[in-house]
Amino acid sequence: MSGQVHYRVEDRVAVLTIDNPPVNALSRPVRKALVDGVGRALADEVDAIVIMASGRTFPAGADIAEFGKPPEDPWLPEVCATVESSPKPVVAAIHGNALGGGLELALACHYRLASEEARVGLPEVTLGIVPGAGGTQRAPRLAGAAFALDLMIHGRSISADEAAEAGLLDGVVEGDLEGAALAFAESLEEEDLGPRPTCEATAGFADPSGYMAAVATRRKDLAASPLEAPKRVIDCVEAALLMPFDVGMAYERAAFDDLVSSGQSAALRHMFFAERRAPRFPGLEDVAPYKIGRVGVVGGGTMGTGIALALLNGGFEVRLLERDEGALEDAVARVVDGMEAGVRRGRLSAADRDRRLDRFSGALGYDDLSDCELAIEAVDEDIATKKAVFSTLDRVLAPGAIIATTTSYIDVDLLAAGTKRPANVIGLHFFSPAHVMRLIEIVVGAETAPDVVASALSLAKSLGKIPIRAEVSHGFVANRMLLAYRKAADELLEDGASVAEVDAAMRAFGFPLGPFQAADLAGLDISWEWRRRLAPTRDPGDRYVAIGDLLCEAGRYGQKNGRGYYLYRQGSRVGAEDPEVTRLIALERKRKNIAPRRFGPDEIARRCLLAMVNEGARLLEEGVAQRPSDIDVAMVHGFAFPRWIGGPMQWADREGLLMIREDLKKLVDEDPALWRPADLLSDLIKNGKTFDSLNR
Ligand code: T1G
Repeated sequence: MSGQVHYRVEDRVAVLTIDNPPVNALSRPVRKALVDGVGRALADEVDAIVIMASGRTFPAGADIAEFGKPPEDPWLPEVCATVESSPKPVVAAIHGNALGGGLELALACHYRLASEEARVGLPEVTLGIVPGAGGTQRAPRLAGAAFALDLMIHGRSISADEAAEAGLLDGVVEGDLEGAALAFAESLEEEDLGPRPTCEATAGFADPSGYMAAVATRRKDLAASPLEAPKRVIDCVEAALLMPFDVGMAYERAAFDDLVSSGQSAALRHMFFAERRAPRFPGLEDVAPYKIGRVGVVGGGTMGTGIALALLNGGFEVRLLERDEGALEDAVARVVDGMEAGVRRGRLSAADRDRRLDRFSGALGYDDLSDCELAIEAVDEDIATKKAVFSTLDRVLAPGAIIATTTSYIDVDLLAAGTKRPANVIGLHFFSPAHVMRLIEIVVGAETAPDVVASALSLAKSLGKIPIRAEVSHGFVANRMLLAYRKAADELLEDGASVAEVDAAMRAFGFPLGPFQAADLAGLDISWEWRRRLAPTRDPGDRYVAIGDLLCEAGRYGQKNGRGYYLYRQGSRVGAEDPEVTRLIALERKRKNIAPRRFGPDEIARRCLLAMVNEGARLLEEGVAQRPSDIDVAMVHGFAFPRWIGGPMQWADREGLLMIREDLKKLVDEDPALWRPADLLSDLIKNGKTFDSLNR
């Protein structure tokens, strides 16, 4: 554990500067040094204390890496109490992101100034906990229940101006924050302004019935939510009004202690670090990426226009190529609409829109892309079409330019082999809608050069994406996981469960949609096309569920034509169970002599999870996926796997790998290809290890 606090005196003000890069997390050494620093200032010939931080930000919270370990004194609430009870006024000087414990420390100070670009927040619920150092008790005292609750239960950060308006800050500083803080501290003595403990503030309690109404409204709003922490925040904020400060603090601490050892918090903390670990691709530490400014996108369909929007939002110049005027017009219109939607939703200003569209142009000839540093093909998922695009791009682009494919399944090496620049070929697997979904799979071919991988990684960061690395394999990481999940769901259907039962079980587990609802949304014909292509190479010994094929042969393609696993009346997006589908499935069971049996929701969910975990283990064994947490990132950001469960691999660790393997063994006879436990499971069990041990 690292970190320190520098102490100096300016005129008659003691300045404590927190120094613990990269985000000045309030690690144990920092907490200790803060308490020591306040003590020293109280003994020193100074009239006031300023607490500030070096580097890029005021503390962005407690040190998350310390969670789950035995807490060490001084705890953050004690540090805050020391600051708050100081007989000399303490001023917080905030820059960067004062989040969680960082804002709580500032709230314990008597006065708070922030630089104009600073942001503050109490995002602890995003880690499955409540603020544990007085945030739920001090924030409502200053800003009232409604504001404090919205800040905490949504875990969002707010601007300094918004915080000042709400009463959380005393001032917003343009320019020299340190100078302003020192002058402010000195002025306190002159104006005979002393300490102003927040625990004694009552501005936020001015309207007790309004306060309780805000509590009641949010409690009602969250009643059905599976997330525990936001509900506990509401309880704590209610306690702030109803209980004396110290009792409220103890109440908050009890909630914190409960939650910090909960499965939800472990899962959410796992995701925090998993998302930050994912972009670390081995062997690229010293590899410089290409400079990419102009990107060509081939194909203006849903994926192509989504990618164009993501690139424009990411600051790139974009040329979108389509085969003819009509198609280009439609594609350009979709991009402009997408930008307009951003303005309508207040995500960007009209000026931003104009600046971005100034970097956008359409193209009708490949030669128009000749000066692009990168070209991304987003044409139909057909190998012949993609190969043709690749060879044309290979001819027109400059020798050093990169060619990327957005394929979801096709072998990237096959496409690379058709060019004279296999080292400059890479897979950039976006998820639809590409300008919204944060996940991107960077598919590294056998010959892809490290600086091309580094360039793809740098592009992903510029687009605000979370990149995971995948080696070439049918479906890479994310879709191979989806295929295993779908296979388990299909077999449940064939063995007796209904479409609605499977979907309800997975929604109860935490997915926003069940697998069959999601399939209807995506369109059944796309995956059907793939199954037909793969049919000749499918192992006849493997179990194959043909229900999906039968639906498509019956012209049922999902929401797009109003009939899929469900029936969608008059364009509704909510499907109704369709007796025709039930009949079709019953006939298929009869044809295969399958006597249907009942499956409870827990068994349904467990089978789907077991299939995901086992496939995840195989992806690790084969080296297709780098680490288990990448698989969790793929499932959470690619297929809405419930974040508060941490992804299938983290779920498996919590369930216990021995149990997982034993449960898989019980299912092997039903379909060995799906259920035969991956060897990696036995290796980890034998060595007393978990998937998490592979995340380092
Ligand atoms: N603890 C430990 N490490 C942290 C950290 C933290 N609080 N915040 C960031 N890091 C690491 C991160 O893992 C990464 O490491 C590096 O810093 C840069 O982060 C009592 C209990 C501040 C907005 O939830 O939201 O206080 O990968 O890549 O994009 O009530 O980090 O380089 O090795 O994210 O510029 C509450 C969490 C804690 C804020 C900066 N605080 N951090 O974003 O950089 S709970 C939070 C962030 C708490 C109290 C409770 C962001 C950021 P590495 P980064 P960034």
